[in-house]
Amino acid sequence: MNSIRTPKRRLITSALPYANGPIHVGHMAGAYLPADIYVRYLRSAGEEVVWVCGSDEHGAAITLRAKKDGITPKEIVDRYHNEMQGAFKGLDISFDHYSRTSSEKHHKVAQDFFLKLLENKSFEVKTEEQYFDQEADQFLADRYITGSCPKCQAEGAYGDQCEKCGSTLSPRELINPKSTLSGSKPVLKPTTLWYLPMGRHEGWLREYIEKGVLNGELHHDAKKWKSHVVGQCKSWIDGGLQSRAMTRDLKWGVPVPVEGAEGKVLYVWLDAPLGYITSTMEWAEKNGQDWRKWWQDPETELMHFIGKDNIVFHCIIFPILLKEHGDFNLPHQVPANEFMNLEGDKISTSRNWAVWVSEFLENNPESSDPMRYVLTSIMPEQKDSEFTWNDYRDRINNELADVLGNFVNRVLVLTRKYYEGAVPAILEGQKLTEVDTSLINELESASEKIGDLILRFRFREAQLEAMNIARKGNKYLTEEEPWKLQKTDPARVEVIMHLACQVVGNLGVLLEPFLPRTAEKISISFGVSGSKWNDASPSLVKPGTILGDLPILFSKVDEETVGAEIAKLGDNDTDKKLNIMPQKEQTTFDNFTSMDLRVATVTECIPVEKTKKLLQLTVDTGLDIRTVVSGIAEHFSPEEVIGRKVVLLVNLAPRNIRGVESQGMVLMATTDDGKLRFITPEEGVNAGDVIS
Ligand code: B3M
Ligand code: ZN
Repeated sequence: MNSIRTPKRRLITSALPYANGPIHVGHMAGAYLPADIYVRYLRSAGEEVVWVCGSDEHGAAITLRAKKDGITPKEIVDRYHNEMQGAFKGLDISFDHYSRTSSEKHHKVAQDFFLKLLENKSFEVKTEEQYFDQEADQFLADRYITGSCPKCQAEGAYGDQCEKCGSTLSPRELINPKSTLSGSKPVLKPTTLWYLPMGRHEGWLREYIEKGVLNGELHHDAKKWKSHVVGQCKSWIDGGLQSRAMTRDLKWGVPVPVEGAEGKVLYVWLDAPLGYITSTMEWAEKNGQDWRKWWQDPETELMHFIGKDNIVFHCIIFPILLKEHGDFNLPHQVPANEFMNLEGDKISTSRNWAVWVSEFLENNPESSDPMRYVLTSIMPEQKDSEFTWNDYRDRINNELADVLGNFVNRVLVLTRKYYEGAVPAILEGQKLTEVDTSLINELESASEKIGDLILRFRFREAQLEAMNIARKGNKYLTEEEPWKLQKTDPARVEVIMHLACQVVGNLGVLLEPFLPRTAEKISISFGVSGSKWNDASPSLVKPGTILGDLPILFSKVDEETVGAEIAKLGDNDTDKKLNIMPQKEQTTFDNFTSMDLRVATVTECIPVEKTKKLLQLTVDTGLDIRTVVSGIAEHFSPEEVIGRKVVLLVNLAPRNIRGVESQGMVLMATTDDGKLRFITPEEGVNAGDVIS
């Protein structure tokens, strides 16, 4: 069997984020920041690399969000496609290309791919009964249907997965299924689906995952895959691979390119990974390259950076699709990260328990590098980790400001003081101490040591190593005390300052993957911009270089900022208010029965003069005809209200509102989007009917 060669070039992908919400720090630490460090390193080391990503704009994640916000899927994806790009840019995430899956180009790529698989007989076409929501007039799959999990009995499992126990499910397995669209009980209705019979692929997949062997040849070094990635795949395969439908009866998505398949789209997990290919094609076209070289040449290594919830899709389903197609490379490495928690709890969009990257950078425009630094320090590489604002403050204040910032500043100030800013040389014959030599040795080996850690996806350690250089430089300066020697032994001070300048210059190169802005500032000031990874050495900075101005690199984080950030968590003042509205204090049964609630019909409705918010309703309560003033004018026009049946509190003490006596109160629901809606009784419920 052949052995693994160093790849000639690498194609890197990061999970396409769903365009259904803003990017938070957990996303960043999972699939984007690690890839950014990796790719920046490779570029600096002169390796051939391309990194693609894009927005995932299909699937239930998008359509359900659109429904919730009362806007179209297109409006949702446009909004978040832009938001996400802003967040990535803000944190200096340096994709070579960022695409989107709703583009015409991508639809074509995905359809062609599907057709090739059809031709290769990769699917099984089955017509069978599927759950259907009669009210919403839609088939229910994935997140459109929930019920109890057949494996762990937890409630609220989805049609594709139980989040409690992690099992993958199909809608028909759910116990007591319910539509998430209307809440109704679904009925069964026949439809045709294209299935990927994954069971057929168990044999070769096992070899591929466990041994890194493909088609009898060594494909990748399986021992270099993270153990939790291999573990998850193995347990999937051990559990037996079920056929999985690759089409859905939905309107939003890539249409199935087959005659008679109107109203069907490709399963989002078929179309989304193909977005990597589309993105590469777009990049290649822009750069006058042949995209095939990046996907089809066996000398290109394919690598997917993702979060752990995407492992099976990238390590099992996507490889099956690629292999069935026949023309494409399969992933050589999938360095998935685990999850990052926040202040003792899971990050949650709906509970607003998150640090939103765009919002954070808007409030802290200078904090891109500091945020990168903290996220890398606690990156969930091997196990889940936790972000806290106190830890954020400590790392910035004690490490970035006190060690790195302070050291660089001291070197600059002293060089200016002693040599008018020109880097001193070590004169011939000048003796070096053991401490000098050890520092020189550090600089000699640093680039290789850090590079090696990066190549092994140990970004936390790699950054720590880079910071250790600053630590050692700082210690060197403190212990050698050049300020005490300048009068008595200026030649010795030249050695010390020369080496201190070398340390800073090297930081300008070696910190670049982690702290690109800081590294750039340092590089410019110390005359090493444009230097590459392999230029890092104890003689990087040329003696005589005049050091340029350097602003304070890091400002300290104060208590107030920490307090404000913590207070923001869980504060849902936007569209999620209802989810967290706490329960009111207990009331008594008597209190409740003292309220006389009845159905009433609105017979007339006019605006209350000189007000923006009030409507005056005339209602038939079954008891009488009366007047009620209601604060709904910003939500409904009088015409929309006339003729409606409403729920009315009829025995509320009359109140004079803007000169009109209101004899009761119309009950309304506040929905997730902050809008008021009527509570409309069922057919057959009439004015005067008592509610209890
Ligand atoms: N959009 C899932 C996610 O954001 C999905 C990744 C697609 S990668 C092809 O978790
Ligand atoms: Zn379960």
